[in-house]
Amino acid sequence: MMKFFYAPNTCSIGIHVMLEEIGAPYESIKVDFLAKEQFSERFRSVNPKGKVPTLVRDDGSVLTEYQAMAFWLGRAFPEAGLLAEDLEAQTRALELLDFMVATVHMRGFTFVLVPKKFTPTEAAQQELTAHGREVIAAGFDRLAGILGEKEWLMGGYSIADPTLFYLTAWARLKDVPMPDALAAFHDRMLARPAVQRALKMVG
Ligand SMILES: N[C@@H](CCC(=O)N[C@@H](CS)C(=O)NCC(=O)O)C(=O)O
Repeated sequence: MMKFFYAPNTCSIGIHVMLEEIGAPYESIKVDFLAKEQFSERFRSVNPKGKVPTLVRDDGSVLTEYQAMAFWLGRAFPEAGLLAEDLEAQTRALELLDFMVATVHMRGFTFVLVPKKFTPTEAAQQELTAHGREVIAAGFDRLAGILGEKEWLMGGYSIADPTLFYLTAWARLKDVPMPDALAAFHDRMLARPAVQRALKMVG
């Protein structure tokens, strides 16, 4: 059985939702960030990078890095329909995922969620947070434009949507404004049984 390492209120919820949409058996294991468990020997022996999401597959091999994990899940469980078969659609999905994870998350939300990680100075932390909010605002505008009138980012539901969901969940958590289209998207995600199951498991 696959083993999935997650932490509450982190990007791992995106992969958690994908696992629930897929329905293959897995065990979910919480990494307690409040207890700094990501730095523990137990977790570092699984993922030396100390990051969630981390996925141990059925053959025991460890998969790290959000985009790679999402791509693998999409390809390995085609019956779930989370990733179209054709090269162009797969390339566009990766383009979207990279923008959401590497830019809106890493260059935006990181500075809003954990500015203390980068500087001990309060004024500098405030500047970082303000910069993060600008990156998020521009990123959210772009994503709302891509979503347009559609229900899901790529037309049909795909690995891109649980990824956008972890960003909109952070926006709700941190009172970061988002365009109406993204707020409506977030509510559509909350109505999905797989999302409800994943949120319940995370607690
Ligand atoms: N590119 C990263 C994104 C994952 C990431 O940034 N995870 C955060 C949680 S959202 C984390 O585990 N942080 C550990 C820490 O802050 O010590 C990956 O998938 O490895």
